[in-house]
Amino acid sequence: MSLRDGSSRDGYSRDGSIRERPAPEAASRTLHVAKSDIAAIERPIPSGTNAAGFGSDVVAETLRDLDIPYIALNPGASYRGLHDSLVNHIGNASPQMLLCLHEEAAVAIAHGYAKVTGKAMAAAVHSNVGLFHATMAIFNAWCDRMPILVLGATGPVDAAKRRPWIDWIHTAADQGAIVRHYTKWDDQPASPAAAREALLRASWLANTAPQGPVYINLDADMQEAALDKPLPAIDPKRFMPPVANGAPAELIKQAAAWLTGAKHPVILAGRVSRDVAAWNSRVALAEATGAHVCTTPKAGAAFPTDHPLHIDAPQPFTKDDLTPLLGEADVILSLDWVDLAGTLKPLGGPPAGKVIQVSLDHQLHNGWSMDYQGLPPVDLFIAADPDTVTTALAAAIGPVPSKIKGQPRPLHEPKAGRKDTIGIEDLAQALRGAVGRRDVTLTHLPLSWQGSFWHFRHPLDFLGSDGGAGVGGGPGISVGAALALRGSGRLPVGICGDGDFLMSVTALWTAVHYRIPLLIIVANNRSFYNDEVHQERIAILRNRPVDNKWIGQKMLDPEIDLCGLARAQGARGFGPITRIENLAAAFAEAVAAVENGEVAVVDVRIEPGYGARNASAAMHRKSG
Ligand SMILES: Cc1ncc(C[n+]2csc(CCOP(=O)(O)OP(=O)(O)O)c2C)c(N)n1
Ligand SMILES: [Mg+2]
Repeated sequence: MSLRDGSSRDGYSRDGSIRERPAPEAASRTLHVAKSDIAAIERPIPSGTNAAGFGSDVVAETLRDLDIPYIALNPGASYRGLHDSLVNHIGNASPQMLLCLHEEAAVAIAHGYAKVTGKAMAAAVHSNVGLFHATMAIFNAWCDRMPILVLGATGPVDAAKRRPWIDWIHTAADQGAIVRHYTKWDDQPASPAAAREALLRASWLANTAPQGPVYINLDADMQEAALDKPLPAIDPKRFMPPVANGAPAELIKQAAAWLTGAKHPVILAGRVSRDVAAWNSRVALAEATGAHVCTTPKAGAAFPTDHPLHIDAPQPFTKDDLTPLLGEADVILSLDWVDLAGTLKPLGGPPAGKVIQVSLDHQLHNGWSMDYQGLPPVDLFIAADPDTVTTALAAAIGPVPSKIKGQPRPLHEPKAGRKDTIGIEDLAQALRGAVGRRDVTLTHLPLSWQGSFWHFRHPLDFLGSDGGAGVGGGPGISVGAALALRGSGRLPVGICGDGDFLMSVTALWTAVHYRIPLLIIVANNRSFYNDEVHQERIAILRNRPVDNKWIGQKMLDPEIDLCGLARAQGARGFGPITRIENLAAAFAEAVAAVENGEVAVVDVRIEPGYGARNASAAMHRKSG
């Protein structure tokens, strides 16, 4: 049985593009939670006086004027002024606080929200210590090119105003230095007027392509000091000029000529938006040129994976089908492909065909983080937004007879026959059955996942990876994505490794507390298994016992009660599921719970599988 059996082309029309379609019956009852529900939670009593009187009131008002819907936070005295302003000055609405149990979760939630909406929400963290906790999540968002407005605070910069001990500990001369190398911009404004300007600039920069997190550090004294006089009113929109990221006409003409003249074009569809019109343009461009298209699980869904022109399934490392095609390609079009040089590397030298790179990413490259990857050979560089360029190219090439070739790739099916243990492929198959024809957003996938388990037919079917390969991002990113998907009719499903889940399981409490429906499935192999594979590899290379690979990796004795961790936070826990025949019922119940507005966690005891093994093997291909 395959996903949405019998409807393999259902998500898009004969020509591959998405058309309006009647909502599947199931979807109409899915997750119709009124957006206003969250707003009813944690209502403050009216504060009476409400004129802006303090520096932090200006900060809160600016966030409101910027239409920031939520501010995920963990509290701290360094921003007690702002905290008060958010609650008692603007009434805990726009932005509304989302209390998180860890700063990493606060930022990851904002990350997941941006993955769905393409827009920054805010996260607030306490002085240097909260920022330290937040760093990995900020790094993930940076590598994923996702916008977040991170607000922090410092003890009074004016030492004479510091409380003994604690304010000194929580003051650093240059707090922004903690995150400067993996944020787009940071600032420490010295007055309310400067804070307002900093927030406007931060929001504009974060949301402008190439997007990324920004950090504003608010001086405690600036927040708490009474305002001398009100600031002059401004229209924030005038400080947010849209930045046109289109391509010059002659470059589009050149690229269109190369593509139409190509016999074996290949499109590498990388970091693109969740926009349906842009998705349809990519399909139109591929069909008009007959280009094979490759997508990656590092970025969100970019092309229908069951389209005949889609090469292989999205895979993290191996591209067995892709390399020969890149070798024979006469034109390679990269739409901000993550790691173009690394993808071309298996060719053993620069490709014979012409390379067109469409990307704005070079604007973010710095000397600290090497997430910019290797330097690819490029014959035509188009410094523009990939969506805009795709639409322009499709228009320039115009409607031509479709050059679809090949057959859609079927989904991977587990081998038939009785098995005593559950593999990740069994988990995937049972989940496909349980969700049926619902619109699902896969908010996160584990390392062992194979692209061939699931088809993506809409830009929101899959949101891409955590960006920075920082384990522990999955739960928070899933909560943030689910927050953004509330009321959309989509079922958010995050599938996490047990290591990933355990590192930030307390992100789930925020989802439960704010009534954010979400299904989390734990692909639980009781191990940081990816690293068992690494130890196995090293042992083989050094001729040492492979049987020791589990030491320092397996989470046994005691086994961890994952459902207990879920239930302790008010989520529903299903499992542990140890037998294939029990998967379907557990998933069905969990989906029903989520449709009822709950957070559900299913603990599936999988046998360590081939996903991580393949990935690791691919990483070490060259090392023997
Ligand atoms: C913050 C962080 N710590 C450690 C690692 C190294 N690491 C990469 S994958 C992995 C295992 C993750 O375990 P799990 O989520 O259970 O997935 P599995 O490999 O078992 O499928 C680890 C520890 C990392 N990438 N990030
Ligand atoms: Mg694991």
